[in-house]
Amino acid sequence: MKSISLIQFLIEERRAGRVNAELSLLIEVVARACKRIAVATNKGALGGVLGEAGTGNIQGEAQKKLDVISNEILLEANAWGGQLAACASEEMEDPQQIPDMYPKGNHLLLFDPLDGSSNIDVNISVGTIFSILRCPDGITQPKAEHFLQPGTTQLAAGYVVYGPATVLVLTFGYGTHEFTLDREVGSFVLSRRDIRIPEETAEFAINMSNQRHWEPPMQRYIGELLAGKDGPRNKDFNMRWVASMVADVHRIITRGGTFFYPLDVKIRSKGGKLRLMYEANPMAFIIEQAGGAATTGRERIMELQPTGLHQRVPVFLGSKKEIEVATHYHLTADGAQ
Ligand code: P6P
Repeated sequence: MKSISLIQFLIEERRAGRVNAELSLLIEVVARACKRIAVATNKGALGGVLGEAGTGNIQGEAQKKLDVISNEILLEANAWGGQLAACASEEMEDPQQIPDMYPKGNHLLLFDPLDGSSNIDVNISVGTIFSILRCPDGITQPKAEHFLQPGTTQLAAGYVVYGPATVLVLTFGYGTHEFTLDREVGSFVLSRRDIRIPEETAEFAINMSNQRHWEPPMQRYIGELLAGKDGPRNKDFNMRWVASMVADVHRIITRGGTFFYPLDVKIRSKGGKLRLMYEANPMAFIIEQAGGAATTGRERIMELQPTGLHQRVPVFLGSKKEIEVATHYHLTADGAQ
């Protein structure tokens, strides 16, 4: 198969009227920034970038040096392009405006610059997650409230997983597509077009150490998977947990499966563990465009009306049939159905 670069793919999609010039240029700029993050990440101990930065972020988490470096790379790459009105990041409390010396565009970019960064020092895959929204008309200095749009309004979403290969997975509403970085040439090459996730699966991902804190319907659902052939599901299931959302989601994009970060009594007051605007929403868009489903256990993630830039939500995503079963258990437990 003739290899098609990301740029060529985007030009073809522009000709087909499925993406406009400004959005495709913004996607290219983000992808190029992620190549630089890949270089920094792949240096490992040799790059002097491992370990703590000695600072904390809005989440109250200790920042890794690579968290800060990745955030800076994305901000610098997107400052001069002219497609953005502002950026928002897991690493920054407030949105970052585009410097006055540069032209502004009508897009908003949100990102988790290096998700799963607790895995960096042990050399396990990490990744960048991004989401692109339209800036409301007439807003030249977007504030947090201008980012608070439901996931269904996303113009594009993607992630880059920094693993054995550096892989970009992207959607702008016309399917989910995968590009693998050709390091010799330095360009992302189309490796899978219009990915479809199997509706059925025998593989799930969850942090089992929280099991005693889950709500009863989650206990019931996971208990049935663990019972395997001896239980009501009458089939055995396999479990994975990388503790790096991008890596777990990429496995699901590659071969199906499910990923759960449910509410538990430890995090109930925060609303969940994962962030809606730059983790749950972009991943939900990617998964749905590949034929999967993404809920909070009670409602479709992409239909939530955000209430805060760093809002957290429960996340159930992956192979459609399993997400439907797990969500149904929660709704019936609530007496909703
Ligand atoms: P736990 C990484 O910190 C992250 O935000 C996601 O990438 C990952 O899925 C989850 O948290 C891991 O959480 O509680 O297992 O460490």
